[in-house]
Amino acid sequence: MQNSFKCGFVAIVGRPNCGKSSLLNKLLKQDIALVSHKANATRKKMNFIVPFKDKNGIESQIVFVDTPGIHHQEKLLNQFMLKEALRAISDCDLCVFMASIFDKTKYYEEFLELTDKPHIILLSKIDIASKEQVLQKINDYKKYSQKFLSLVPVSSQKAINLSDFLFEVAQYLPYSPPLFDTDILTDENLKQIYKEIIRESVFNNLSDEIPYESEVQIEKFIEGETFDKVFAKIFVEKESQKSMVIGKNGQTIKRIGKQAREKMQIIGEKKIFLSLNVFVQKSWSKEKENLKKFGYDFEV
Ligand SMILES: Nc1nc2c(ncn2[C@@H]2O[C@H](COP(=O)(O)OP(=O)(O)OP(=O)(O)O)[C@@H](O)[C@H]2O)c(=O)[nH]1
Ligand SMILES: [Mg+2]
Repeated sequence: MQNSFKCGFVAIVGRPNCGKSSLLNKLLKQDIALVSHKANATRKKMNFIVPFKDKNGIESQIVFVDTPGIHHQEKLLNQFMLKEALRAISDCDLCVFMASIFDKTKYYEEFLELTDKPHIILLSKIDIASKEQVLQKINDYKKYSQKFLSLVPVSSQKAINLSDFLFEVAQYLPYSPPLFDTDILTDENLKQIYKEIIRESVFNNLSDEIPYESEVQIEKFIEGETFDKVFAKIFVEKESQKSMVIGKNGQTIKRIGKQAREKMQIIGEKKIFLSLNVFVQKSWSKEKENLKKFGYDFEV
């Protein structure tokens, strides 16, 4: 019945590395969102669509919005990322504040200073905490109980409490027909997803500052029924970084390409031809005009 259907936008926000993108991949049952053990992996918000049916048979379409980790930094790209997260909070019906089970509650206080949106607290990574630590942390949040709708401790890695979490979210969604086709996982196009997969491979295969000072652009994308051709550029800020991305005898770039291609084939369910080239673009992340060329537009 259409009038018993619920649908709404739910922004997942929290500090870098608390596990936002991992949670969404788990809920989608597909590794679409970029995940890294390095912080500040997600740069732009992205919608992920999760269907849910509660015990009473009420169906929902939950449109989760993955966001960059909330943190304050001087760097222009980081300022864009913060703005992107704030934009997601202001546009959503409900917010989920996610914090690792080990995070101090002061980060929640900082979140409360940013917004008064109705929200659920999600305590992540409970698989690596003891029962006592989990209970203690829940207790620490009790003093804010007037501020949040509910609190759910979860583990994405071990799939603990995830349906309880979806049940809580669905409860607070408005009655509305679905806003998206019921068989899609994201409204993001394949080109953008491929870009994120290449960025993830850069995060996985390079250390230090390179992942943060690099960017990927898909130059040409020829989509076919069973075979996609992707021509991408990796931009870095310095010549020395370019040599590191390429590696001795091209070993590193080959590894980045192989890992990315394998994942693109799984996600796209097609054969992939991937061409990667490395370019130096000084200060690409330090000037507003340059950032805009890479899709990080402050004005939008
Ligand atoms: N043990 C454990 N690790 C987790 C869990 N969820 C995420 N992680 C790890 O935490 C790290 C960060 O995960 P992400 O999902 O990229 O975190 P994020 O909040 O999206 O990070 P940003 O995009 O940088 O803000 C990765 O190394 C994940 O494997 C979990 O449930 N348990
Ligand atoms: Mg992320």
